[in-house]
Amino acid sequence: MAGRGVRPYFPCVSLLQPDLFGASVRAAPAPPEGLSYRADALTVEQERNLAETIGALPFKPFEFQGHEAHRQVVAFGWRYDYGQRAVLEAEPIPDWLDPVRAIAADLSGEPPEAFVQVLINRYDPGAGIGWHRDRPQFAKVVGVSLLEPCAMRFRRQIGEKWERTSAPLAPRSAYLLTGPARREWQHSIAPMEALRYSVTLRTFAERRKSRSS
Ligand SMILES: O=C(O)CCC(=O)C(=O)O
Repeated sequence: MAGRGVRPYFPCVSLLQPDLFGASVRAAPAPPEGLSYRADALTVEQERNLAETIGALPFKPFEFQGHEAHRQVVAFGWRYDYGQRAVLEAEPIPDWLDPVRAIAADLSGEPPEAFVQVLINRYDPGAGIGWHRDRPQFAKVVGVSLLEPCAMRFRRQIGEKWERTSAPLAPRSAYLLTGPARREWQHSIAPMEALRYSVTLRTFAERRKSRSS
């Protein structure tokens, strides 16, 4: 069971809504099922402290198939290595991330220790993240946003067409991806105009849990 104050993203919005004059107009498509969102998950002070600590981390450009992205990352607990196509051990998750793990636990209904992987993304101006689904070695995904707002874009292929939608991510908010939002939809973030950090936390998929115990 997810914690208090968690809500799915506008699950009941009809695609056809009457406008002021009674005519039907097409509303923005509803965000994907399985996406939950909490505004103000962090206090302003927590955000300030986290941003200060995160700002001093040894970020490295995200590498994919020999290519260095504009986005920079630091991983704790475990990390997925695209070169080796394997989940590898990383530095232990530091205590200062406890409040963020607590948010992930509250949002997802999992214990904080279940979030064994943390990836911190640093988006300088011009950096975004391309279309992807998170690796299948991981199950639930929680993301906490710092400093700048952005939109998380979603798409999934239906036959030959792409169904698309998006969800705003405010600073200090948290989102949870499970179900179709996690498995069926890809997500991406357009290049940022100002610095944004995200702290993303993941649980292991059942298969992986049994191999690592
Ligand atoms: O910055 C975000 O909130 C999205 C991060 C993301 O998609 C990822 O780390 O795979």
